[in-house]
Amino acid sequence: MINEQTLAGLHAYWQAANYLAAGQIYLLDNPLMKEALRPEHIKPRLLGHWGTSPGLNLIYVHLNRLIKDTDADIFLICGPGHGAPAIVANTYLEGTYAELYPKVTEDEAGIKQLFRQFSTPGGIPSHVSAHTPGSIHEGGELGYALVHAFGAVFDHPDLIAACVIGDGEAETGPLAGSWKSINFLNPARDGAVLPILHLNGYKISGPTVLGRMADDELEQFFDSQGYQAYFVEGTDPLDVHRKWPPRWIAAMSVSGLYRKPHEKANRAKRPGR
Ligand SMILES: Cc1ncc(C[n+]2csc(CCOP(=O)(O)OP(=O)(O)O)c2C)c(N)n1
Repeated sequence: MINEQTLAGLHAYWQAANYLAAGQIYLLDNPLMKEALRPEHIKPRLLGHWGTSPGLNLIYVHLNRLIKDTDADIFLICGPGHGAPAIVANTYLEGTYAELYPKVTEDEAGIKQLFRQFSTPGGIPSHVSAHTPGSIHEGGELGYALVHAFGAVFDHPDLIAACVIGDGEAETGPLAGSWKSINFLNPARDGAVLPILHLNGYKISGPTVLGRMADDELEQFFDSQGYQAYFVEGTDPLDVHRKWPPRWIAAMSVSGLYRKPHEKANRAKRPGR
């Protein structure tokens, strides 16, 4: 159970990350919206996907919470690279961004710089890239998030790679084939992968195949690939925040991710089995 104080903190952090993501996509000036918005404050050419950003921020804040609660070694691979505004926003909020890029200060001037530099010549790319603090995955070409996550945990028994996969990316050939990598995972010697399907129903604006499937069909599909599916969904953000922690715990327990290294030898089964 998540207490009310933690809930309020999570929600405030999520909203701040959403603001910083929206600002990178849309704002050229007036970064804190202290003045009424005028056309010259808006970028003339918009890049970066707003539609994926709140979901990525939600996953990010709840993964941070999970790490604090369990002290597990978890890192994130973000398939929707066009969600860079969300990932950059989180690294800025954490303080990592200003550490690496001192020009992007943690004040109003820095926020303006953060917004202006996004997808601008001489600034930063519109996708998660090598410039993004902590990034090992280039998000520009869809399809490789899950294989990178599996590759990262081979021979690292204590590592968990959480991997966000867009439902559009899930339709690419490489990603559709990547689910099978779980068959190469040795539970005793390797770490674990926690795939998180960002099922927002659309690839940019077109419908997705997984988005057209009913929950029981999705469950059966993932079961056939070797995974147990857990759903976190809703329209009320506070309600969604409450649903995350028990789902994490269930997913972590079922896949043996909670176990200590010396217990891993007992993990004879594949995660999810
Ligand atoms: C291999 C490849 N094909 C096409 C694209 C163009 N593209 C960029 S984002 C996108 C949609 C991705 O959909 P999804 O993963 O669901 O992300 P979301 O719509 O939530 O942003 C497409 C087709 C690409 N980047 N890479």
